[in-house]
Amino acid sequence: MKSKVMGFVFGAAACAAAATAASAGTLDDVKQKGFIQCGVSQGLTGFSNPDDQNNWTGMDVDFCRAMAAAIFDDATKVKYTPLSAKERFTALQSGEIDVLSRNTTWTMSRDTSSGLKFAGVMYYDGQGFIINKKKFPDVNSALQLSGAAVCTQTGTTTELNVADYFKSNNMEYKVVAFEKNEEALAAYEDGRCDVYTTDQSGLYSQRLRFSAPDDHVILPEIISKEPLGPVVRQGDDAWFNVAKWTYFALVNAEELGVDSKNVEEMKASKNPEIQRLLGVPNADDSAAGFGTGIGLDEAWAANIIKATGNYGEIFERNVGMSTPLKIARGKNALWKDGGLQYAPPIR
Ligand SMILES: N[C@@H](CCC(=O)N[C@@H](CS)C(=O)NCC(=O)O)C(=O)O
Repeated sequence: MKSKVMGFVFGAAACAAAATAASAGTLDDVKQKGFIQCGVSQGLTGFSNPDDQNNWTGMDVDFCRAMAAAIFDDATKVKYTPLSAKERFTALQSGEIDVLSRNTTWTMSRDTSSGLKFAGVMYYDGQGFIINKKKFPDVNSALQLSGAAVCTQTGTTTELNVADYFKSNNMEYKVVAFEKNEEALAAYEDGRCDVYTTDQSGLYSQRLRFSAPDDHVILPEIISKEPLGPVVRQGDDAWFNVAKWTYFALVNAEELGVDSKNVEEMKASKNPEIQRLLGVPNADDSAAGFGTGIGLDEAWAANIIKATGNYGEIFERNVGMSTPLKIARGKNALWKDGGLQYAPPIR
């Protein structure tokens, strides 16, 4: 395991250089060691959450499982590293993890000077606020929060957005920030702050943990863009391609109607797009070679879909309307259904 300290001591530019040094050949390293080391949260239902037996589930977990299926035809070949918001980038930059899949917002500085690369957007989100309506029955808008004490987590875009929002609306506020999420939530529930703020998906997820979830309402304002996605280090195109095309395969599979239940029979499809996705040679053999192009088996995408299902299946299983989170597809619908989920073609 490489030193965690590296990322703390280097400046932003040095981080990029260190990241490159730590990262070349991740695909080969992963194949050799036989598993992916996946950085996740310390517990966020629907995204990355362990059960009593330390079995992890969630959308972000499924992304790492999908990468493992693409590489090993075995979605269980993943080890998880729970990370706080503050720890996550250092863990990736130093080589402690191979991929970070932890409700992480794609921003310019993370994508450039931090030496990282975002592989896609697994969940289009935005930041919101939650308040206890029993305590504040008259508050129904974030614009009424002037003077509030706001609980949040350090090392997040959340605390930066709060500052922007209150400043641009000429409102006073006091941030009460914690490194550990559970501390921030406890402070909110104990009334040490008036309002808790994070990504809206996080609000839906964390409300379930409160002793009386129905006492808390999510205010209507969305104050930021939070495109959440998996991240790898800069300087390792082969690994970046595997992460990026794992995400694209999930989205393309949903668009083409290929899912975990029909993937085997779809291999007999005469649709050339489906043949290319599933690595089935067609009449002019144009399906051959896409797996080779990213250093994987021709069945890489078929193996993903078999293991995790397509993007829509992952969404519904973890955060959809039949789960306790009850989140509608909204912006995360496919582009052809009016949403933002879109993938370039396999061609
Ligand atoms: N998307 C934001 C916020 C991510 C974040 O860390 N959110 C908190 C609150 S939902 C969280 O995931 N906590 C869980 C943990 O620390 O394990 C970012 O990338 O900075």
